[in-house]
Amino acid sequence: MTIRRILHYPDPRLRRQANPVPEVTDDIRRLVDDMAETMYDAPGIGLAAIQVNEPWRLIVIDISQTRDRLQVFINPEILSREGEQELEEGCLSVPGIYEPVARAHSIRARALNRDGQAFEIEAEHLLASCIQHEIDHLDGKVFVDYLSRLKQSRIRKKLEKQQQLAM
Ligand code: GNR
Ligand code: NI
Repeated sequence: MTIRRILHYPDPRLRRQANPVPEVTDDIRRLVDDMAETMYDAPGIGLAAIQVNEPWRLIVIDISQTRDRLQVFINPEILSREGEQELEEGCLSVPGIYEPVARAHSIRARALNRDGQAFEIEAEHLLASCIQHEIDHLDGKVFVDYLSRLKQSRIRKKLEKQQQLAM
């Protein structure tokens, strides 16, 4: 397994629309394993393939305290949404920025697991926000898109400066 480099906002590669995974092959499972290792190392509670520059509809999530409840979602789809909640979010592609984002409080979602089998899940609270955050990534969206233009431009400038210093 390999820890992959995570793209940082405002990298335009985070804006791509990810492609459906045509078949869950060993290559895809290797990518899942690298993504899990990258997420645990970061550390984060979720990671979308696009964040490691792999434009596939594939996400990994682990919201457990013990960091031993990996959830894999391949070609995820939200079937229904209910209610609203506002939780503070962060993003491994937007390091050091934490802001509240309003999303559905509970969702039903469908996806394929690591074995390529379809499953459905009902999620609420943090898991619901996390799944919505990750599916946004697959559609080229980042959580800062929900913030005011002023906050977006401040965040962009701050991260551009950090990335210049890192070069
Ligand atoms: O680590 C993460 N924390 C988080 C907190 C609230 C809502 C969503 C998230 S996802 C984020 C990891 C990440 O960037 N996933 O794309
Ligand atoms: Ni993110």
